[in-house]
Amino acid sequence: MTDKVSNKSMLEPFDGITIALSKGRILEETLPLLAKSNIALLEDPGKSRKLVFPTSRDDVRILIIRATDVPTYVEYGAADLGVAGKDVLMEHGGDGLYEPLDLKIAVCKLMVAEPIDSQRSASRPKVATKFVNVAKKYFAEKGQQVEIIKLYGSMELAPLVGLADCIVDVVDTGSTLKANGLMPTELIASISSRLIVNKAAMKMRHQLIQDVLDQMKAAVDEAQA
Ligand code: PRT
Ligand code: MG
Repeated sequence: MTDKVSNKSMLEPFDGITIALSKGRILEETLPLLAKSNIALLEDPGKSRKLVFPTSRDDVRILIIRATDVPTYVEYGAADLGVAGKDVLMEHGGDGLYEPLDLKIAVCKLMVAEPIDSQRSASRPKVATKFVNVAKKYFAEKGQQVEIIKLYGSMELAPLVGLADCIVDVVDTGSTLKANGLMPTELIASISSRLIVNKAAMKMRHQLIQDVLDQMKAAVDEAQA
């Protein structure tokens, strides 16, 4: 609290690039790609309560925030770059961001799922999801009337307890659905994580950002080869 020196340095303008990541699979799968640009964390965010991390490069720092907040930080320029799932980007919407690179990590599918024994007879089924905008658009385009119920997690529970008829959620192995008596029924989108860039930053610090982009692209190609 009384550490004025470190507080001051945190408030000083940072003239390098700031990259927003989220803990968990995105952080784990992005770090090897950043390594190609010689960007390495000096400290394990899993063992720290800090939110801003210096890296092995003086001109790059990393923010660790909630996955769903990454597009917001990048859109407003609080971070220059970020990594976010396409599911999160679809839900965030808007065109305030560039999305120049598919990192091909954290791959999964955005799906509709329902109970294995479902009859789906409701004329206006209830859909539980945290992807409210995506679900609205998906069912509207199909011409199907639904009632969307916003949840923040554990969507799989909703049909079990009669809160909803089906869910919209991301599915990887499908074992979470199965363990809760659900099965995937409709594919909404194939998902992977994308590198996103603030539009103004892409112009103002073009060289620095383009170099990171090029090196990460090379790392993605190498990982896919
Ligand atoms: O967890 P939190 O609420 O903090 O945020 P988050 O869920 O948005 O973050 P995180 O780290 O869990 O996911 C980040 C991104 O990873 C998502 O936006 C997706 O793009 C991607 N991703 C890839 C996944 C999965 N695979 C995945 N399996 N995100 C979530 N899951 C969930 C799934 O919904 C299920 O509940 O993991 C559980 C296990 O999945 P199965 O199908 O393997 O059983
Ligand atoms: Mg999660």
